[in-house]
Amino acid sequence: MPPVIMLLLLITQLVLSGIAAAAVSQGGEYSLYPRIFSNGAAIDRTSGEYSASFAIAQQNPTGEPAEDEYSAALGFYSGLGSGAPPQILNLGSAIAGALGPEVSGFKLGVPRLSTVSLQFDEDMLSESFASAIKLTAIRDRNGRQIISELPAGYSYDPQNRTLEIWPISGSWSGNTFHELTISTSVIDYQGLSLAQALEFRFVTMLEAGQDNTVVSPDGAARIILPAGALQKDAYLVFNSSPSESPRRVDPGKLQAATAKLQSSRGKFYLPYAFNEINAYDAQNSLLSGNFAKPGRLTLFYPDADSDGLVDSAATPIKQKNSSLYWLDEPSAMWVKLPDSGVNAVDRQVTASVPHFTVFAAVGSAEFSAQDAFAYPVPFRPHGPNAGTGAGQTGAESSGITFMNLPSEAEISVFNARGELVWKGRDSDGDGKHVWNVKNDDGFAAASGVYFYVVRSARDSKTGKLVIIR
Ligand SMILES: [Ca+2]
Ligand SMILES: [Ca+2]
Repeated sequence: MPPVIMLLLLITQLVLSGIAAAAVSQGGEYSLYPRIFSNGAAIDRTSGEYSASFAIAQQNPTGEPAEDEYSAALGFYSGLGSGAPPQILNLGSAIAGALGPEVSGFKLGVPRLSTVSLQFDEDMLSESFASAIKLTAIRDRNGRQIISELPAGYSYDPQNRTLEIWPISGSWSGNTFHELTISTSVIDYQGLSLAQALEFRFVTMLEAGQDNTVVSPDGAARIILPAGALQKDAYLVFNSSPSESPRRVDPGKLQAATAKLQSSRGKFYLPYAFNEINAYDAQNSLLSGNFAKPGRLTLFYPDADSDGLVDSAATPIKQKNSSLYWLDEPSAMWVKLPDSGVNAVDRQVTASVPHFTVFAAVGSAEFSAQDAFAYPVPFRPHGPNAGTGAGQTGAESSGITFMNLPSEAEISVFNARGELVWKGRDSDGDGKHVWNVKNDDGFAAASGVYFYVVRSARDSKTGKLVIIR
């Protein structure tokens, strides 16, 4: 670094930090007295123009010199810098040797022995990095969210304006989500702060010999891989929209598999919460074949309105009837995983899986009529407690609602003499059907006791209705 720049930097530093009284020693021989800085160290941050006058006084080794003992050297420097705040270049290749793509803001496949390498467009002040670098582990190899600050080592190469950062432990922990931040307290030799703070997130390669729980960066899937399940260290790429933007799978096969499933099983067999999962080794080659030990896959599904039905599905699907399926790519078929289970509270479907491919939750029809019920009972639309609120006795406009119907339901209402009053069908899958409390001829059903029968293809449920006009 040219001495002129060094000096200017010192002046700049002092002026910027507002130190008015301290002296700064340079090389142990001289002291620089900041009282003279008010004479004019200045940087125009727009134009980059700088100028500084300064004095260097020989330090008196015996103590504080009297004012007249100074043998001051005076000088003046000026010039033109870029005037622009420094920026980080080469962010895209920030990790030496990173293999995978960036998914949901996380760079995947970072080798355990690698450094984060950043290049700047200006000469940076190396000392300013120390307090600006923050390295944090935010998810560990077991899939647990943590916030653990990691001591970071770094070195700055002024020749190439390159900063390298590594964990002080020497290597990154496997299958760990990291976050590196560099704050704008980093400055260049003009004292200008970094234009923008850096936030860089990445996931390291998993170690095949360890138990790993890999969570997709978007949080939509999680797979537990016991030690030895994979033969090689790897990184996983999750893709929750394989139809629209496939990574490896042929979307035509996905469509064909779904069409086959619906034509053979019906419209309620609807795949959702897709995830195409692929693993790659340290050579960036796809890992194929079965696991040595099964993995345990969980797909998470959204239910923003908490109605127990899959959000925005073409057909209402009860989540509790869902199972985990895998795509048999050669035959373009969805295949059910045998030990699949649903946890409706945590909104997840889980099963053991033998290998990577495309997975989805698949809904199915509700065959049981046993949960069906009607409300309000009694139906008293003109009584003292009429209305559609909780505990109220109904309104002519809202009728009587049958709930928790099977996917394909037939509803019959009989009067006390056993005569059929009304018959309805419901097959839209929302489990809900409204009777306007009129008989099949369109006349309001008279006061009295009635019975209803809800029938599915497999069973039926009977209940009582009371109508008070
Ligand atoms: Ca829903
Ligand atoms: Ca319905």
